[in-house]
Amino acid sequence: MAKIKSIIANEILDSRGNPTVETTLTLTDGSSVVASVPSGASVGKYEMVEIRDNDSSRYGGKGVLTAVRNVNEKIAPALLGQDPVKQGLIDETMIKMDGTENKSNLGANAILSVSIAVCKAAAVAVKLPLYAYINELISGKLPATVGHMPTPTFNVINGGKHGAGNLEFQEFHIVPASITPYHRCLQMGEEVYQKLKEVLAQRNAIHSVGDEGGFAPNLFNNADALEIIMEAIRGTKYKFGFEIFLGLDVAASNLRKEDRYFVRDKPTSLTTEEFIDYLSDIHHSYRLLLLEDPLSEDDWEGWQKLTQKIGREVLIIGDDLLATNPVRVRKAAAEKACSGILIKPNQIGTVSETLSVVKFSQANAMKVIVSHRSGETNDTFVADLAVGVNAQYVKFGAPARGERIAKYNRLLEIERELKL
Ligand code: 2PG
Ligand code: MG
Repeated sequence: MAKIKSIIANEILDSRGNPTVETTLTLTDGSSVVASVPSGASVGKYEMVEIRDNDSSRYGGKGVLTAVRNVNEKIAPALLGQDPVKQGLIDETMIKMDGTENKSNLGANAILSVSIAVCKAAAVAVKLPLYAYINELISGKLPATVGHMPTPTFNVINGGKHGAGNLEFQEFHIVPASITPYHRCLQMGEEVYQKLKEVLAQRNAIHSVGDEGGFAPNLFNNADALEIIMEAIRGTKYKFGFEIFLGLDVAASNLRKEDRYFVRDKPTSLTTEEFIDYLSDIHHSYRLLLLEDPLSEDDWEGWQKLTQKIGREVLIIGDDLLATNPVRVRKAAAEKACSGILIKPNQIGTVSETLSVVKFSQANAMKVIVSHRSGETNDTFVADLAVGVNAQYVKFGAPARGERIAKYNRLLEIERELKL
């Protein structure tokens, strides 16, 4: 079996033009793979730490040369000659070498780039498609049991930290019904997206795009964005409430100051209870299918109350709340704080830890949504990850812009391959 011959990291740029880490791993049989890592703008408090150089003479301090050196000078020498199928052992080696609780020594960006490269290399070595190899890793069984394609949820209006407009909610989604074949979902997403562009133009609301390829208009308030998406859906052949639904990532940690929530839709700031009522009203008006980070990452009681109130009708998804972190996911499951989990490998920093969080979540009846970050590269690992773990949903941004489309297109390829 081929062994790891070399690991070389470099600094490249992500979709926002910020530096990130790309790692090339070569095996002794001459085959090589490349992995690069994404980066968030609305980063949760409980995420592992990505290392930036903080050298203001380069890229405004955002360079990643230290993380690159950590791969080349510290991680690589420890892994040369190892068998890439030993994902658990290799990730454990890096975690130990880092030695911190939050991976701030070597950097989660450095560690993850190697972890993903190892996973891709192992798939090549055992001659399996990446998604099938990931399925084997998570289930410990052969042959792979990948039974269905995930449903994409498309972020068509970008607000909050991703938008250039004035909306506070971070993401406004359209979600095809889950029975729809994946390629049809993509077509639906794209057709509504194009119609939305027309509707925004007719209203003279600007339609520049935000970080994830969704439009970033200046509107009166957050509810207006939902109204405009409804209008766009009505302009297509798709039936709202049957074929297509709405979803939101409120990213509410960014809306909370001193225990109160602030939104332009309300004249005064709101308590947790009032904010829950406000979100429930939105749900009753727009029949949300997905509701991500409706409350701040520290408002555990609020999460419980909201899930009790509308959790049977809406999938309540923890992103910043859970940070793909086993300790936080265990707490959420015990307290019934949410019903779905956003999975972002770079929140936790290794493939093995990501897979064990997915496994735990699934065993505790939480729905799994595999997600990109707002700063992305053309790496399509998350597409294979989603299929490999049988995720219910993927969240890869708008159905536009190269770094988003690369992932949606990879899913098209997998769908064809699996004849699903
Ligand atoms: C989110 C993500 C991805 P970011 O909040 O869900 O959409 O945003 O990568 O900026 O944290
Ligand atoms: Mg989020």
